[in-house]
Amino acid sequence: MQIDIITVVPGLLEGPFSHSILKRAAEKNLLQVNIINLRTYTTYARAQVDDYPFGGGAGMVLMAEPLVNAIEALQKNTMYDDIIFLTPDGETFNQQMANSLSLKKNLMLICGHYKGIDHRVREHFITKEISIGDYVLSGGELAAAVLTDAIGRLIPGVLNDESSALSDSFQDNLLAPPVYTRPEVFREWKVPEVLLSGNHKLIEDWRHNQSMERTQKLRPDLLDKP
Ligand code: 6GU
Repeated sequence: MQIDIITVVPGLLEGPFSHSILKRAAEKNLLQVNIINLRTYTTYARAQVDDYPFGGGAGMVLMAEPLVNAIEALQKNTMYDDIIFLTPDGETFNQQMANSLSLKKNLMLICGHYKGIDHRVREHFITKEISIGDYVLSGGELAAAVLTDAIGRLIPGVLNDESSALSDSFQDNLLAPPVYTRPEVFREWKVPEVLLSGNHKLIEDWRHNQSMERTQKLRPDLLDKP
């Protein structure tokens, strides 16, 4: 899978993909993330990429020209399944969207900044608009990193234990059960006995009950979902 991210702040995206699981995904050639600096695609003086909004108002707007130059240049080399604009007014990202995006071959992510991007780009190039939650970030970069992480770890072969993505919280609209590791007793706090029993059926039942109880208590809304 290939994910190409267009940004005016490439530095914000250099860290997240060079560690741990996403680094391993890249090393195994399962996921290639390319960071594209929008400023390399502007023809304006001093690498200008934004301008004042028509009609007035606070903040700057990313101009159509550099964005379209970048998008069309990338499209010369790659057929994109989706061109996604990260924006607080997009569809709220969830596990189901991560699952479906993880089946795609090539994605382009566009990070907005300032007050957003010229609306004509949204109308003519963007195929999906995604938000990561009801709060405002200063740009789409951290949201793009969140999406890439959530999608990347679902690509078959990226996680060592294939079943581990399927048992995540949210894959079945249930929160995950508590987990413990050694030692069995820490400061007199004991690990639940059942987990040491070696009885897989009992353990599975216990985990399911814990998931149900935790979901009921912490996220009852998830239990009403289809
Ligand atoms: Cl995708 N972008 C920005 N700027 N803020 C957000 C967001 C995205 N999702 C939630 N807040």
